Amino acid sequence: MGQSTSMKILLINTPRSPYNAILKNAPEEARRFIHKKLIGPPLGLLTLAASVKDFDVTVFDTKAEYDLYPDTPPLRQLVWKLLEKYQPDIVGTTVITSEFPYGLEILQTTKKYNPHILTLIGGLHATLCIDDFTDPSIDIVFRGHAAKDFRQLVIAKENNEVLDNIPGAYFNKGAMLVPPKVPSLYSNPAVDDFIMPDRSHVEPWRNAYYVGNAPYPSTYMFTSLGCPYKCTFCSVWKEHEGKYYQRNINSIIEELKCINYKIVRFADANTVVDIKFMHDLFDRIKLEGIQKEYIMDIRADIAVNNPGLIEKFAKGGLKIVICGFESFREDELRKYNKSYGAGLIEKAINIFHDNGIMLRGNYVIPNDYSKDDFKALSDYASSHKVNYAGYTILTPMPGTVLYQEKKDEIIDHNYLKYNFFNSVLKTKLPIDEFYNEVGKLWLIKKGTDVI
Ligand code: B12
Repeated sequence: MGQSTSMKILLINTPRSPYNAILKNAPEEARRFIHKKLIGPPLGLLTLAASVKDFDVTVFDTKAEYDLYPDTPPLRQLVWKLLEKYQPDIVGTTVITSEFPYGLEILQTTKKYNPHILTLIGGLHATLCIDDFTDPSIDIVFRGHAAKDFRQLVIAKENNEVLDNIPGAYFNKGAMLVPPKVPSLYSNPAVDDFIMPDRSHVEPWRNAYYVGNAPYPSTYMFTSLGCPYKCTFCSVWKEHEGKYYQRNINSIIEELKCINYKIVRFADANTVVDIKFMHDLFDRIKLEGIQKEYIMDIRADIAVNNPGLIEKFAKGGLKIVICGFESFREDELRKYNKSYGAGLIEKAINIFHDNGIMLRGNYVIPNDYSKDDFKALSDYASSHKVNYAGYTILTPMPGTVLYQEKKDEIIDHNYLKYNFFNSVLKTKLPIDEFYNEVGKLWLIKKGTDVI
């Protein structure tokens, strides 16, 4: 493994955005419930690292570094030090929308340090908004699950070959992107093209990966990619062009067996889509004697229609469920294309509670909420017995249907604010009052860092 080749690759995870207007404007007593950080391993970069494991590859998780060591210097200085230490030939980073400006900062610092280092960028925001990627600090952009393409690039660079024919590579030629000459090699990133993320690269930050008050660190792992539902505000189905890829059971079991974390947070958009598959998976988990605690995203309608499956999950280790309630109103749910009615929420809550599963229900707050709307939501949320609830702001993420609907109404284009904790649309209430109302909602049920 490693070291036998000369090519040095440094993959840097972006820090998280510090903008959180809900927290800033919330009443003092609500602040401790509002989540300040989400932490989990950068699965994308760990997958890329695994794809070139025969090269000298380093992954650096800036999120975890800043959490563990708050005195860590600001990003530009930190990246400069990493470049001095590792002397890479290739630097890569990954971006979702709210971390895009930091992705650029990482690559700009790299080019300033040494313009000959090859700079790469990818991730959800690249997949959805490729036109944003013309900053001169970027050499190549990859869209989608491009680990195989990335490997081709590393091999070509190692062999000093021209890079023009790298599959899936968009070349940034003076503020103009040249599309790939050869299409991307990946077709099914959850099955044939699945590459298991190499978590050993983030072992130095193990103690950063704590969720809420959990007694042990946790890891993320996906059992599927994409989503069969088409909620207007969500980026995930757009990222996968509406396709849904289920991994196979053997592959999931293999990964579970080599994960040295007790808590596994499934990173699926919805963990339960194929009911029989999930029954089989949990039968197998039992058969193999795998003993872990799980966190999953499960829709309310799935729980209501499959109480037996929820019971099986509970026996197999499911401890926490995250459920996007989104709204308590039928018309809002319809507008979001959530495809179930608000009446199911109460029933779902009962099923999870009956099985001793802790439930976190998340609501999204639209920018046009009035005092009366906040009061109505507050009354509704107070009336049911969810352990934890979260209240974030409906945000038109670039690349989503909601973005298309709202793009002319956007008043704030600073991507650092596109993390569900800031309103980028004009609010009906005065802005501070709006945030204060959202903040107050967090008092109804205790929040945690789990989402
Ligand atoms: C795991 C995860 C995280 C992790 C890790 C992310 C990280 N890099 O540090 C943590 C917990 C830190 C996180 C945080 C947040 N997240 Co998050 N997260 C996810 C989740 C559940 C899975 C993503 C994942 O791991 N996919 C699997 C990996 C393998 O895919 P990947 O990362 O895309 O990487 C592949 C390709 O993109 C490509 N690639 C990626 N980068 C690169 C780079 C190069 C050079 C190349 C060649 C290829 C390449 O190859 C990779 C391997 O196949 C998704 C939802 C989902 N179900 O997809 C949300 C999601 C990505 N998160 C989202 C958001 C908004 C956030 C937060 C901002 C806020 C929040 N409330 O969730 C926070 C940010 C921090 C904070 N404020 O606390 C949104 C992003 C929306 C958008 N348009 O930006 C998503 C889509 C959730 C949603 N439904 O809206 N998140």
